[in-house]
Amino acid sequence: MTISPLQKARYGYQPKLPKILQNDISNVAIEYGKATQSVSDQDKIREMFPNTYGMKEISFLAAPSKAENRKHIVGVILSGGQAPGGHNVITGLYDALKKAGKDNVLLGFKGGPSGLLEDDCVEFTDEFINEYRNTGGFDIIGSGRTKLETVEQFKVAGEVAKKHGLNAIVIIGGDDSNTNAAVLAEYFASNNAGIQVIGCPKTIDGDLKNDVIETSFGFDTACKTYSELIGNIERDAASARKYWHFIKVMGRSASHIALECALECQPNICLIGEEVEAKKQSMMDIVNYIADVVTVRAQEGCNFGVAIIPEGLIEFIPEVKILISELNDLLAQNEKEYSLLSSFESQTAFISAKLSENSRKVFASLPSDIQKQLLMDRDPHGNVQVSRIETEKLLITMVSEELARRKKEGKYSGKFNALNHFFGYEGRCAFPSNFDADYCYSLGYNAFLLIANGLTGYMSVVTGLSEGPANWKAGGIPITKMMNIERRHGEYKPVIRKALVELDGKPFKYFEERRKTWEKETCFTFPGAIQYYGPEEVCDITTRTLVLEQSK
Ligand code: FBP
Repeated sequence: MTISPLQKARYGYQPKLPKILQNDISNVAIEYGKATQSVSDQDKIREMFPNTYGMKEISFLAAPSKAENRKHIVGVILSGGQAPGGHNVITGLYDALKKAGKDNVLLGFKGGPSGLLEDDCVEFTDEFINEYRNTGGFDIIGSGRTKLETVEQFKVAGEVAKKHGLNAIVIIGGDDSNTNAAVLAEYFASNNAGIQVIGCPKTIDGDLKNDVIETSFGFDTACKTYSELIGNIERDAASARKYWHFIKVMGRSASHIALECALECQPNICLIGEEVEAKKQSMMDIVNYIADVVTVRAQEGCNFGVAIIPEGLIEFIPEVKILISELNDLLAQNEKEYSLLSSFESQTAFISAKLSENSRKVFASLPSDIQKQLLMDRDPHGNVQVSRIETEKLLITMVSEELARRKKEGKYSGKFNALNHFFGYEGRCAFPSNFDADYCYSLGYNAFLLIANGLTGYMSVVTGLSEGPANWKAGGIPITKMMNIERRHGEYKPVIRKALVELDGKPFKYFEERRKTWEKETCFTFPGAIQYYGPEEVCDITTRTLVLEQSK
């Protein structure tokens, strides 16, 4: 295998650990905090998780550990979409395991949760794992989106775990994958299986966070990668002065990525899905807003600009949100009948007949490409695959039509040449920034301490992230604390609640106060490429979102 010079150099990077985790493992003890409650639907969640509900938050402190010294055989799974730093969670977990006892074993289940069900695994060795240190991607064992939810699946998982003598499984994933982790932990606890389950907060989307989890890993690197590209496009736009660039960025639901890229790059427009929903903006309201900005800039002789569009926007537009929720239920409830329809015409006719009157009108008003994209298969968790909906193209078409109408009425005299981009997969497997490399290694290392202390149904947490790694704190929170009941695949299910952009939060407020200026003037900023070597203030900085959220 040919290895790039950067990859070779990154093998040698030693991720920074918080001071508390630098102690000998026998000198790290648990401090119990307060008992927890789920974020809502407490009675229902308590009933569904009788063994793992209401546990206490914990943090680690330097004191003699009460954990019994025993051999550990641990399984690890990468689950859901790729996020930079996943390999470092595994290397951190591996190093902590081996430090505690060289006979300890780490098994990686391949291809996501299905690897556990199919007993497809590999044992990590120094030689194998060293080739993945500080690298991007999930290719060390692969990932997948299989949902663990049936008793049959749990039984198989238990049998596979027993066969290998596993005493713990670490699931590295987003909200849906950690919901899997909580359900599996509860099943093992209720059966006294002696298998602990620990989660690690992953997702580039940044929507797995709360008062304890400050950010999910991968968000930092992905946003920096997109911001580099957006900054480059901004410079091109300002140089050529002839294109409007419509850039969709990932984030299946929340608009955290779009907001962070806006804070980094100061584009002319950045739409925030959560604001669209709060203001009950229709598709036409959004189109008019964009057309207004294009018109004002054209008056200044600026027939160019950059607009950032969050991938999940379409689901926040109230009328489309209702349509999607009706479609989700209809597709789940009529799966068999629907699967027999082969042509797009017969599928739309079948669905339209079952939609409410208003949703039928909204559906009919959309171009056929978008209709097709809305009818595509849901992911295993029942989510619409918004990464495949071309909102950026839809907006370009609708804004062009609106500007043509304005031109006829003498209200617009500029030139509108628009290009579309989608930045998603480009950022999910980048070499982790120093922040993500350190954070992920710490999360994995800390996950072992949770295991060694006999905990299950917990998520590994590392906090104080706007300070340098040495001052970070480590601990765990019960996953059930983050849960509520939501409708998925036409049924009510316990799931981790997504953290959306808070409109009264500091990052959005910062953006809101400046966007009028950014719309009219050209205030682009150019973050450049992620730097791995050099001064701390260039290489070790984290996101603007985290810094603003933690500012006093
Ligand atoms: P996770 O929530 O699993 O981390 O995945 C998030 C994400 O990257 C979204 O931003 C995107 O919509 C989706 O994955 C794409 O999924 P896929 O990889 O299945 O195309």
